[in-house]
Amino acid sequence: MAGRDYDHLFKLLVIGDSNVGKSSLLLRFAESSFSGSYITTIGVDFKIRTLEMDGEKVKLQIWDTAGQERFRTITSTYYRNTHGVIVVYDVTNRESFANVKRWLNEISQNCDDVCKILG
Ligand SMILES: Nc1nc2c(ncn2[C@@H]2O[C@H](COP(=O)(O)OP(=O)(O)O)[C@@H](O)[C@H]2O)c(=O)[nH]1
Ligand SMILES: [Mg+2]
Repeated sequence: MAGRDYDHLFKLLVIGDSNVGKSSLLLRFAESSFSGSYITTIGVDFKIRTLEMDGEKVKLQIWDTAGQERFRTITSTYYRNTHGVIVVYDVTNRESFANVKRWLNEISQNCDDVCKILG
């Protein structure tokens, strides 16, 4: 396709309990930066990073939850056409690790076949 700046496009989601560092992780990955303060997601809720793998351009569109994880109800539209999900927990927060199971359940309810990464 003319003008296309990638060979492959993947949609990824970042989920997990609130305040575990999801937005920070995404900011670090997409923009190589870190903020010590709470990052509220306003407006645009995904970030793009393009990587080169085996000479092909892989464009990653990574979606962040805009705080709705606090209520543990993320709309199923969020999961649509997703290729992979990154489940994040905080190593200093035992409950956030215990809840990984709930997030995995939610993924299996909303996605047929996706890659899952624990971060
Ligand atoms: N010490 C430490 N704090 C972090 C780390 N990642 C995120 N934070 C802090 O944890 C808080 C919540 O991070 P945030 O990315 O907003 O979490 P989210 O609610 O999961 O998106 C913020 O104050 C961050 O600065 C980390 O790796 N280490
Ligand atoms: Mg966040």
